[in-house]
Amino acid sequence: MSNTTRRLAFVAACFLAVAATACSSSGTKSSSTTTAGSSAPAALTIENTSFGAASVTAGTQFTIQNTDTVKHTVTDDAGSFDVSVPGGGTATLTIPKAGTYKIHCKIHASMHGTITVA
Ligand SMILES: [Cu+2]
Repeated sequence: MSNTTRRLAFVAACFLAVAATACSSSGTKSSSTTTAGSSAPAALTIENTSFGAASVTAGTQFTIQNTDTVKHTVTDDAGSFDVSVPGGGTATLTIPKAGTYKIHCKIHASMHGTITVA
């Protein structure tokens, strides 16, 4: 009888721990209630050898996520930045000045995109 009670208590404790962890991590994600969407985990995602749309804030570091298995670069057409992002990895970038930046990948000539900096 007391064994069963103890086991139940243990299971309940585990459940609570998992629930608390899940709650806190999802709470962190949705805590940016300003639904800007841009300051989400990765401001720029590279997927299937193409750049996603990116809107970032001038002077604020943002994350680039590469979901492909191969390396890509995020290179400004005008040459103001050049970051390489390993396959399955991330890199960070800060663009100090507002504007619309045309980007490309130095490895894949077909890859072009835009980063909007406000
Ligand atoms: Cu590439």
